[in-house]
Amino acid sequence: MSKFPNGFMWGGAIAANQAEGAWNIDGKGISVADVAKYKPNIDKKDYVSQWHVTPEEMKEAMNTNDEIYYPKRRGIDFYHRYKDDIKLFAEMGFKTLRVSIAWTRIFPKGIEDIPNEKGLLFYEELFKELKKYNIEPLVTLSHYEMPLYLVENYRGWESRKVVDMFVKFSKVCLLRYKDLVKYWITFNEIDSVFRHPFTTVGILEENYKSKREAEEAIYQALHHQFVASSITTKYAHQIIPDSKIGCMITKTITYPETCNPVDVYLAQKDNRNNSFYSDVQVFGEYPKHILKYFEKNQINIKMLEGDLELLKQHTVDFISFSYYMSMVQSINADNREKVGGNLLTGVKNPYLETSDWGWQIDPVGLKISLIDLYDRYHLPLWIVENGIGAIDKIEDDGTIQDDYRIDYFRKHFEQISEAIEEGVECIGYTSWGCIDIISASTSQISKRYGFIYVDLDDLGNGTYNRIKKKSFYWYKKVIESNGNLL
Ligand code: BGP
Repeated sequence: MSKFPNGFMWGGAIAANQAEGAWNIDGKGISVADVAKYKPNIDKKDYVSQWHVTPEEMKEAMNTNDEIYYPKRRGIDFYHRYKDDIKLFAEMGFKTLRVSIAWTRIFPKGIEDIPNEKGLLFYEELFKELKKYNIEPLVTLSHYEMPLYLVENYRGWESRKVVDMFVKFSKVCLLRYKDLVKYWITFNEIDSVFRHPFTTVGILEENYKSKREAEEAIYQALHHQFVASSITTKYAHQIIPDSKIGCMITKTITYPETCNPVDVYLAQKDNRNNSFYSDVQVFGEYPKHILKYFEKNQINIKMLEGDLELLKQHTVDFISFSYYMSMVQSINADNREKVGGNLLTGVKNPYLETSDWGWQIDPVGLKISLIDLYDRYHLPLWIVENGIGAIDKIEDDGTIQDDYRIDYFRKHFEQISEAIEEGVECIGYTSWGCIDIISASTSQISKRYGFIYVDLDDLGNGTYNRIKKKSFYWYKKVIESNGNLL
């Protein structure tokens, strides 16, 4: 008997900027993703450098139409191939597909009064195509792809004006797709503001005199995103009465290295900080420890009258999150071996294996995370990103035997089912990069997550052909049996 509830939303997830390509056609404007350069020699553990874009690099990128070293510009050409790709997702039995809307297809600079019809039409057709196969769209409004114009001219989300521009965009989307889309996510990994502020809120840290000033600007930008998310939630509930709006966080569970109370406290501190973002979006208020932190560090956030009421009144309906790895904290962190990821760099956990990119693989951590989140918030949970980035090899007979991926998913699914057995309400699972796409952090495609292989290398050589991997057939069986056959 399957432990997954009837109607469990099995599927996959991608983001516009990592999949669509077609970065400068049909009226699309340039976004922060289009200036992310592929840096072949970057240290896999150095997540800061992977994501970082300096003002000089941004200018350099704006002066070129190069698509070789700016891989997100070409993506996997989902823009032109989405019908065939959706057919493959339907073949696997997807119940849902998580996609994002590129803001710059709708408002190329963010400041326009009239939306770009070609952009609106593209997503309308995409959603209709999904509906044709009874695949429910789960749509992220902001997934690391804000208009670059707003970075250049407004200092990104630090400016209050960007709230209005985003709300204009989200309102247009809600109105246009009200009959096609019921499930919405406002901001992808809203907590990533401090890990890569350029990508998330359009802040170039070099533009600030001190670390403290940059930190203050990032908190200000974050506050603006919280407000924009609440206003969007308000409109969504008005425009689409049965809509469900989710926040989206990066779930990073941190373990203490030992039972030394100091280790336990350090781990608690990290976990508490990780909860900050969903606390605001679920409870509708800033947690006390953050307010204390602001006070102690002279972080002054400008809030308009009514902001706090908005946060309180328009909270989310479900919690979505990405889960890739767990972390370890230790009083002796400085003397410990480190591991990386695109998220955080931390102390190595000797009990866990790591992926080709050094991310610690921890299926049990997913169960702990689900229980943690459910106990804290009592809201439905949706795992909207999870998966393993790996190097795949095409065999002589043309097949891809990705047993390591099957093994990864199987272990994670077992843990989800155990959490469900323990009373957690988990409503869906969308694996990250269900078809190979460009990596968000390293801009590689050789870091593959998909059930479907895309014939492209990191410099864009290849046919763009799609090949079903062994995991494709396995996931199809999992979905068919609602998680019974793992
Ligand atoms: C998350 C992002 C995704 C994504 C994923 C995997 O942080 O929301 O956009 O790509 O991580 O990361 P990467 O692509 O760097 O391997």
